[in-house]
Parts: sequence; C-alpha cells; structure tokens
Amino acid sequence: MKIVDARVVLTSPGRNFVTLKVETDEGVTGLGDATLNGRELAVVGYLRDHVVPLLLGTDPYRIEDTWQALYRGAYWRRGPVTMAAIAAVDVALWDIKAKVAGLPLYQLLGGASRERVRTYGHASGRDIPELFDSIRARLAEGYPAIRVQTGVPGLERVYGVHHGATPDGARPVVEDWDTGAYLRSLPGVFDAVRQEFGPELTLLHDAHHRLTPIQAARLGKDLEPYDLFWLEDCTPAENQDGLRLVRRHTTTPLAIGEVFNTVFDYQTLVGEQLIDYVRSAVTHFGGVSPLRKLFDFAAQHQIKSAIHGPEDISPVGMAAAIHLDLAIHNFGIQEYAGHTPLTHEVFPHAYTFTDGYLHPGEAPGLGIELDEELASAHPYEPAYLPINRLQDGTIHDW
Ligand code: GCO
Ligand code: MG
Repeated sequence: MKIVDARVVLTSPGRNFVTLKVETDEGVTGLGDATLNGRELAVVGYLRDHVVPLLLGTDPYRIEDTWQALYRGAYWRRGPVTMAAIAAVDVALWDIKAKVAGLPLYQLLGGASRERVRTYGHASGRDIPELFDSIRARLAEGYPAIRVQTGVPGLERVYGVHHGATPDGARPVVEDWDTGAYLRSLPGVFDAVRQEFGPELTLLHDAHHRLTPIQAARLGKDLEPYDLFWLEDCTPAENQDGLRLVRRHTTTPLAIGEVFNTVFDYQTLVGEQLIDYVRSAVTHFGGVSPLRKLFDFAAQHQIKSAIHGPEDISPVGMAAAIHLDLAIHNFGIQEYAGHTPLTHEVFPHAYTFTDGYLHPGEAPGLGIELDEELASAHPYEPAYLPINRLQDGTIHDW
C-alpha cells in the first residue's frame, strides 16, 4: 500500500480545527488532528509545505519509521508546531492500519483495560452562586468529576471563567491577574463547595501556570483539607526543578503537561515522581506512538494518564485519546469539555459520552469521519488566546 494524497483541512465550526486526511492507493483513508489553538496557520503551512510532500509514495504501515523520519529528519526537533504536525500523521496512519485490520484502534494498542473511560468536566462562576449552578449543571450531565474555576475578587476577567474569545480576531483579549488575591480567595471557594456538595465529589482545579514554586507550595497546602483529585499546572513547569520545592510541601496531587510536547519535558518530573498525572494531548505530543511511550515511562513511577481534552482538541484528537485511554493500564482520567453540535456534525464519530463516561465505539480505525463539504462551509476565522496582565500592566503567564 502507498500514500497517494494527503490534504490539510482547516475549518471553523465554532472554533478552528486543523485536520490531516491521508489517502492510499487502495482507497483507505486516515484522519489526524493538528489543531494548535491560536497558531493554526503555522501548523497548516508546516504540514502542507514540509510534511505532505515527504509522505507521498511512502508505505502507510510503517508508522514508527515515518514518525522517526519526520522527527529526526527535520534536524530542528520538538516544539508545538512540529509535534502537532507529526501527531496528525501518526494518528492518520494508525487510523489506516486499524481500518485495514478491521479493528477499532484500541484493539491494536493491546485491547480494552477497562469498560469505559471516566471523564471530568468544567464548572465555573464569577461568584459562588454562579459556580454552584455550574457544578449542578455538570452533575446533571452525569460528570463524575468536576474542575472548579472561579472569579477572583477585584479582578474583571480571569482564566476559565470569562470567555476570552477574540471578538474581531485581530488582537488577543487582555485578562487580569493578582496572585495574592487568588491565593487568599481560592481555599474559601473550595470550603464552600465541600460544604454544599459534600466530601465525595471528585474536584479538580487548574492554576494555569501562574504561580512560583513557593506560591504553588502554599496553595497545595492550603487546599489539602478539601481533598482535591489534583492541582493542575501550578507553575510554568518547563522549570522542572521547581516542582521539587512544591512536592516537599504538599500532599495535594499534581497534574502537569498540556503544553509539553516530548518526553524530555517530563524527565525530572516523572523520573523523580514530582507529579501524579501527565496531561499531554495526543495532538500536541506527536501522536499516539510517543504518548503511549510516555505513559509506559510514567507507569514505572505510579504516575497516571490525564489526557488534555479541551474544546480546542478536535473530535479526531479526542477519538485518538479515548482509544488510548481504554487500552493503557495506568489510565487516570480524561478531560472532556465537549464540542458544539455543529462540530459533531462536521466530524461524525463512533465515540459516545454516556453518564460522564466515554467509549471509543467499535468502528474500525479511529471511528471518525470528516464531512468535507460541511467543513468548507465554515472557513477559518482568525482567533487568539487571551493574554494576561498584572494590575500594573506587566505581562504574566496565561
Ligand atoms: C485545560 C486547558 C485549556 C487551555 C486551552 C488552550 O486544562 O483544559 O488549560 O483550557 O487553556 O486548551 O488552548
Ligand atoms: Mg489546563
């Protein structure tokens, strides 16, 4: 079998998604997600100009060899643009191989290690009453675990609460930040949530890279009475050494890695067991092949998976994640923010979300299609992620 065509499809059924469609001379096709929120066109160019020409004429069964050739052959390794592009190829080739085998992808990854995939959803509110309503809405949808984000007194626009979509696509929205106010208010929020919803509900929180190690240590300690499932991205964790300090001070479990793109970002974190969950997405980590290797490395240190699953991972990336979640032994939890009804129409899929649990379905391959006609009716719309400034105007981590 040979690859005879590979096309990059950019569509915006509510938000932008980048999809690679690989075609073979035997008519079998494969899909991969290469969406990089706010930098979509960079990945489109990388794929179209530098990856697709190298794929034509090659054997789609040689997934590992193709992966290594794209990673090592470029000489310029790593980085989110490169790794999102390689991820799309890797996933599309797994899709083809599993379709030819007539099996759902999870069967090629070792088969099911569980019956279904536990998820967590997002609840947020500017204040406590709004937050409680949001938690009740997620519980009504069946979510067994809930990420809690709230407004911070004195701040207008805060991550996870105020939707930071760019109104005209021209400039990023500016959000506000004050670490002191956040550290003072958050433990009280979790206290109120525990009083209202009791001790059993699984709760998570995302600090979105905003703290220094000593601030993160204090927050982890202050949140211990509220028994969080995890505190996510407490620091900008590319400084892996900083996590030693956090870890020395708190038993709140830590999750990190949605912005990471290779195993090298995790060497200290996993090797020294400084975290409890690895958060990388199939889409941003070079695909199913390297993420599977990361999970095996993490398993040696009793660290579990927690694949990133925001709205900006397309249903193609989500399908790949769910197959991996079902197959690996050290599965932890899967983030599932869901998609708009139109997005589900553009990407018809076999995976299901029932009572807060996902299942990849039994269709051969990834179990996902792309309605190219509908996709082309919803063209790319420029959009940026917000930026974040302190009250004196200094740029802060977003
Ligand atoms: C999460 C993430 C997202 C990111 C987004 C950026 O935990 O789901 O932090 O909300 O901000 O994916 O594109
Ligand atoms: Mg996050």
